[in-house]
Amino acid sequence: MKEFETIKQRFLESLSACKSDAEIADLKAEYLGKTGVLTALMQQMKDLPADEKPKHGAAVNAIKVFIEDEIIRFKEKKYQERLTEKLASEKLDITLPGNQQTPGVRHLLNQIVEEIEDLFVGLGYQVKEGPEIETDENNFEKLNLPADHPARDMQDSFYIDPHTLLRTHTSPVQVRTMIEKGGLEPVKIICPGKVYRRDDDDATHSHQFMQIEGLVVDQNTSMADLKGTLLKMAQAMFGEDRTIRLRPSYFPFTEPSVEVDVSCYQCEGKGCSLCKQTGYIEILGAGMVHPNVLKMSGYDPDKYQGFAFGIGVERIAMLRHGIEDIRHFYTNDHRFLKQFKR
Ligand code: FA5
Repeated sequence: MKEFETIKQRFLESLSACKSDAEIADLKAEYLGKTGVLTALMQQMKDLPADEKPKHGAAVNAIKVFIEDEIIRFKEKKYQERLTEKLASEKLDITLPGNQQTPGVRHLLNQIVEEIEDLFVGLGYQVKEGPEIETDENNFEKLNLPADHPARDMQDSFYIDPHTLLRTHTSPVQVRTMIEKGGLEPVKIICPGKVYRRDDDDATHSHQFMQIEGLVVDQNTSMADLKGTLLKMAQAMFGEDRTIRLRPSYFPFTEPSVEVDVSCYQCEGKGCSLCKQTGYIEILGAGMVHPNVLKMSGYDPDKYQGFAFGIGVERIAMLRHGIEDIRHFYTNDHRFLKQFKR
């Protein structure tokens, strides 16, 4: 019996020194394996007197159960120790302030473009886009602005070569679309996009800005349609109570041409600093498509008429939100941009 106690003590000492599951498995084999300590004890049975055999067998079995239980207990203890250690090392302090996530905001100019697109799509228009690098022919010649025409000075241009330039307005998309339709189908389009001019940057001018062009060509189109359309747009952009005023103007590609003013939404037309005491604010240029322009793009001006208009998107945004400097749109200051959450 004393020997059994010694075996148990030795086993417990070895078990407590085990550092891994592999070492525990080796120790288990050392005691319970085929050539292990307990097998050797069992083999001693044959040399014992018959009356001692049952006692010896029971004692060996008791050690076997003891060893198995101790291994399970030891493993469980080690597992708990490892778990506690892991939990302590991976502890999260959920009271710490989180990382600030700043969601982006759609650029105000894009918001206005989308708003105008939605309005016109609702009126049956298609949205058309054209390239920013344009031919001189589409940007000027086919819009009734031949080379050396004095009106070319109205739009100072960035030329890439003598025949190619950064488009100065979205009007060349008119030309492209009319040519595409082959002079046979009606056209009803809205064309948003970036344009470029060699203007010095200041509070109201930028060398790059956005325009939205509108064009309708059909067989029964009049100035009254143009006026009705622009009134609808002015009211959608500046309020239901707005009225518009057309003033004679000049664009080589429209005849007659007009500047369009909207009644001042700040003073209701009475006169204030925003409208420079006139009661009206200029918002865009427009007119009836010049017969030469229709003809050069394949339409018979005796059968077809059209109207067109061109809006400066920055100007609309500045008016609506009281923005005093156009350069704010292009400096990407998040503090400015995030004010215009839709
Ligand atoms: C045109 O560009 C014509 N294509 C518009 C048009 C289309 C008239 C169809 C008739 C028929 P204009 O040069 O006036 O027109 O420019 C239109 C608008 O663009 C201006 O009212 C203004 O709001 C804006 N704009 C012009 N130059 C600049 C600039 N340098 N920076 C910012 N906005 C500008």
